[in-house]
Amino acid sequence: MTCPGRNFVTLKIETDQGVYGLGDATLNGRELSVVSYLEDHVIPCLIGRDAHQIEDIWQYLYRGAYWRRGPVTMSAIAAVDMALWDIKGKIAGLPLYQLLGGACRTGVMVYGHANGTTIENTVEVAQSYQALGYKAIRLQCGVPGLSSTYGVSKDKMFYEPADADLPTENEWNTEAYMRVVPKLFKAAREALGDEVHLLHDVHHRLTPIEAGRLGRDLEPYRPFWMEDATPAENQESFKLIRQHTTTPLAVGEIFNTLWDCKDLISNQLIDYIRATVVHAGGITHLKRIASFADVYGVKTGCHGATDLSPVCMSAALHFDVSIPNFGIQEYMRHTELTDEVFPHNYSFKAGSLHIGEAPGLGVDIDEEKAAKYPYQRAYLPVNRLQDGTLFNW
Ligand code: EZ4
Ligand code: CO
Repeated sequence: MTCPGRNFVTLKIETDQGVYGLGDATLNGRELSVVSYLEDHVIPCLIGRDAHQIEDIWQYLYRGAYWRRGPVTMSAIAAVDMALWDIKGKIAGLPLYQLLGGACRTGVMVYGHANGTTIENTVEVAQSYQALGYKAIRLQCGVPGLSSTYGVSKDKMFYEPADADLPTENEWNTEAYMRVVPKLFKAAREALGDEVHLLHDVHHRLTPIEAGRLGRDLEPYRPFWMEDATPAENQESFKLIRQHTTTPLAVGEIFNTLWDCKDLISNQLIDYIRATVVHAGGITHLKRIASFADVYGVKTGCHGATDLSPVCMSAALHFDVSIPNFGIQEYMRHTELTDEVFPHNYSFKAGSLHIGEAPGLGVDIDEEKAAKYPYQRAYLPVNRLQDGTLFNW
């Protein structure tokens, strides 16, 4: 556990020949549960195993636990999987993407986050991202009448939702939100031009029919995607959204396995699957999801918020560059302190991230520095309707 500005759980696996690999196991707001799952139930099973048997170890931890799926289990399995791929790459002397089949593209297109309290300052922030070379930008602005909104923070470049020792309480009004977002997109299209990709995250706050309406209202501004339009426990609910809008749909940052998106993908109800390395069982399982998605013309758009450590980001970039149906990668910059604790080999250039040629994942942890920043409890907020009803955050 380390907290260089925010909490990260990192697994380090070392072989008897002295090669080590790193895996990210961070589950925002529930970090210590994954630490316990690893320490109490996974690590004892790993001692003495052949680090090369990545698939067998994955199956051992997934099937062997009897209790399948779930974010804690799958984050723990993901950390082991990442660390083993890191080891295999280091032993082979190759960057991980080479072991995954080699590069399919020259770089990984990323999107940055423009957020602001008003439409005007959100557009200004988006312009500053455009000036940095970003080809894709996510837009989130404050909702008039609400004291706080998902995605909007005080700092223009860094958004950190896990902001308090106990959950912060946000308030919500769907009608006000649905009035402001099309205005934001209209202003952004006018200011930023036709070429830049514009994205938006609804963060699970609409019903399917409301999402259909918002998607339709955004169509004139050609959004790249509308993310997490509605909660996805009921995969069928996306049929209703699809009936009403051609705005592309992205979902899946909280999914843990292929089973969470099997119907969404096979019924072509989504365009982008956002499952990510750390929360969906590692490279091994994410590859399976991506291959399945490819059959149905669904592309990837991996989650890449700041709670996914540079270890996960490195793994994601090797994955992104090596699969045929890559769509886009989310990229929220980490703070300098986080980057110091996790020195890494990827770099940003002209709207894309480049993973580099270091063997394995190409990321390390400075354990001395990490030890200086002990765990600090931090929760994601909760969200209530204005009459106090607990709602989706
Ligand atoms: O709320 O990573 O698209 N990005 C997001 C993130 C998530 C956080 C949760 O830990 O929705 O900001
Ligand atoms: Co999101």
